[in-house]
Amino acid sequence: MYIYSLIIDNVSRNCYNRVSVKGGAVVQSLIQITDITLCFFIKNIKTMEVLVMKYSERVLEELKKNNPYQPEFIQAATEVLESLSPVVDTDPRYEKAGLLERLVEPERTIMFRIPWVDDNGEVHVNRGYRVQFNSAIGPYKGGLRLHPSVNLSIIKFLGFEQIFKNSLTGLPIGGAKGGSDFDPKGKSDMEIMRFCQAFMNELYKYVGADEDVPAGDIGTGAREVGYLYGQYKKLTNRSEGVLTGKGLSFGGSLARTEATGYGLVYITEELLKDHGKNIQDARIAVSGSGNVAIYAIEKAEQLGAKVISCSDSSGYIIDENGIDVDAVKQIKEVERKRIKEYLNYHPDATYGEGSVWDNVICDVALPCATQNEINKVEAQRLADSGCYAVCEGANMPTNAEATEVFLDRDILFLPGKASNAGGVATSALEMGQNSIRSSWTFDEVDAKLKGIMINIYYHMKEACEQFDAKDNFVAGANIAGFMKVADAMMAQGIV
Ligand code: NDP
Ligand code: 2IT
Repeated sequence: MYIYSLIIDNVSRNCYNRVSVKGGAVVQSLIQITDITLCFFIKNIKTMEVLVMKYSERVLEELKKNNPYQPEFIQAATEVLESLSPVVDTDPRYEKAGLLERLVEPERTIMFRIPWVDDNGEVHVNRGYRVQFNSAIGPYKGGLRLHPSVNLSIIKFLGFEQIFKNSLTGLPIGGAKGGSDFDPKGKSDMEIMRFCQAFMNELYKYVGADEDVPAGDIGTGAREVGYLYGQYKKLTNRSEGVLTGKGLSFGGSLARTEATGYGLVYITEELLKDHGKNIQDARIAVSGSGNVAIYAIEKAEQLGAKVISCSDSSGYIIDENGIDVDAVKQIKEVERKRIKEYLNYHPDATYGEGSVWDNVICDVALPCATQNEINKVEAQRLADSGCYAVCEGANMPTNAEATEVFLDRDILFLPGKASNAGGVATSALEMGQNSIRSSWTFDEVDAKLKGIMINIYYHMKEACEQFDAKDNFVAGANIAGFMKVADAMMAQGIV
């Protein structure tokens, strides 16, 4: 097969060479003529291949060609476009409107320099990003990630996922993401402040309460949002809901801090209930020990489940007595130290280096750290050792092969764009409270959050059933998220 394709490649190259030489040699050998005949034949086959490809496949092929160095973005787009095939390849209106071509191209990509000065007076320059992907159903909305791994591919994958996630919430918010390759680890509070101010010195031109509303993500929590907000107000003289996840004293919403983790557990509880299982009986493994992980652990334990793990990028803790969430909060939110410190609180727990997914045994897995943290081998190990549900707290923590394992092995699997949507949904509730210049109680926001998560679950389930993909919530989430955005884009014309 390989040799055959080499021959084809050579023949094609010969052909293109010859075509490009105008008025070349008149005499041609029989071999050359055969060559040319074969070449035209191959070219026709290629044309035919393109013609028989479905609309969604053609858009994906083109996307891969145009974005060769963006693996995470291509990974996210591949999953979505494959899921959408039964919708977009059977209705020619979408192709006529160039809907998918428009959907996969950000409306606007902003990249900029962030110069800042450290405590020793040394100058540093980081790169800032804001990808405003889609505003069909509302102002751009999505977090800001501060992590050294940040690049355009990562921000585009996150922004693309955000379009469908935000649509699933049922609230009027478009999709965006931003961030920087700045590493907050080990920085002093003043360095964090100067960096955030420098970031906003450029970002403020592109954001606003009705335009684009950033929030937190990896490396960006309440402290960073506070500094970003302070600088926005300084530069614009406007007190408005330009960011969510704000402090409670300046427009933040109660329950936003808890929302992503709590929402993840609410939808997991519903999934289990709908499949004859009970969260109280579950032994749950969590990865990460940041915002999402902490509040997922807290809510799961409040509901009576046993959570036995958490982790950071250095290693993981397994505590058979149940993770002590107050200790994790103290280590991560107050002291900003490594998770290994947990052993000082609970010497009976175990600490291991590497990934928790290579070692933990659980009924339910809640990956809450980062993208592609579960690979195929780890997925097989989880399935072999009795795990029956995986609900993503992070964005795309399960890689494509691992997702396939879960779906093939009938593991209940909720994709992040559905199961972690509680964070952005509560951000939208914060925007609402800012608009009416009022605030709701913790219980009011929490009840709305729970209602939104349960709605997402049944909305996804309905899409699964409609498209003959029972319990394939990857397809269900992508299709359900897409429909609203597609309707809005069709109604608004070619823009
Ligand atoms: P935090 O910064 O609060 O915590 C991130 C956690 O993940 C930390 O424990 C961190 O460990 C770990 N982690 C980060 N990067 C890596 C890596 N490359 N390898 C291994 N571990 C890593 O972030 P959040 O909890 O807010 O976000 C976690 C995930 O949830 C992300 O995928 C984010 O996009 C997603 N998410 C967040 C929402 C929110 O509201 N915050 C909403 C929806 C999704 P360490 O400290 O060692 O880096
Ligand atoms: O990935 C996400 O949904 C978030 N980081 C939250 C975004 C938001 O605007 O609250």
